Amino acid sequence: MQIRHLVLSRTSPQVMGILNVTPDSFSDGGRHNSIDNALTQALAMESEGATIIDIGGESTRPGAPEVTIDEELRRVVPVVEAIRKHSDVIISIDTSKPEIMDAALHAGADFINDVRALQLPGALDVVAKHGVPVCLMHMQGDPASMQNKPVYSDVTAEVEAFLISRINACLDAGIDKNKILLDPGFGFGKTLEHNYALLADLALFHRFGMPLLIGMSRKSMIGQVINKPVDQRLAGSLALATIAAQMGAHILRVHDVAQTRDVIAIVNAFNKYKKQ
Ligand code: 7PM
Repeated sequence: MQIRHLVLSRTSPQVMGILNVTPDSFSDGGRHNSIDNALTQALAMESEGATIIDIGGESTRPGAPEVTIDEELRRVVPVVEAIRKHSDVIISIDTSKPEIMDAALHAGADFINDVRALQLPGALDVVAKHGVPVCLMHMQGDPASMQNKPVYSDVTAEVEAFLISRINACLDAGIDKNKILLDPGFGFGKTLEHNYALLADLALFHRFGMPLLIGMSRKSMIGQVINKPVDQRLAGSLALATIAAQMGAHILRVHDVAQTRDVIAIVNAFNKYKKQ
């Protein structure tokens, strides 16, 4: 798959840098200072080697307050415009709301990253209309309740079945199969055991022939193993990035761009010298 100038490959993943524009990261969300901050952060991640910037204006943290459409528009659209004006970096929008998708795509965003896999009414049609790539992610339950005792009889089989049903919904809505990316949704309605079982099975997801986007950076599947808070999960995040890169992930969604690029360089060197 190609997204504008960017070619996705399973032999060397692209780094997607996470840019939060929620009020917990920028207290004056939508005002000048926060737009400037977001732009500076995006350009810094690009200079560190991120080829995609993922802009999220809706916190999916359990218990986070619901964000209104107007509020999310006010946070996201000016940041898309600012980044697009200063850089050619690929801009991804982390949202489930069709109104935000439409406005962000008009403002110059390149693709949609939806943790609800286009299930909100109108979302399929907006993506079909713009003809942009979309990442379909699996989540069990909703952000408010997903971590209270998720249950699966076979987590990999159930995630696959969900993704197949959403791929079919996309195809029925007229979305090109060559514009779909998949994500098993680490941490979204999954216990520690579910997360590692899915990671072990990651290579199975290549059977769809669609690029895989993986987000494990700083998540609880690290914290629960090493008993450390989010600000002390860099080494754990890099260990998981190594595994995902080695299993052929196409995009790694991360907070720590420069360090993840180093991981990818080492994995690539290993594979290069191994094969000679
Ligand atoms: C609270 C809960 C805050 C969860 C932040 C998060 C993914 C994503 C997120 C992912 C894709 C985080 C998540 N995670 N999009 N958006 N895949 N495609 O930890 O794993 O970043 S938000």
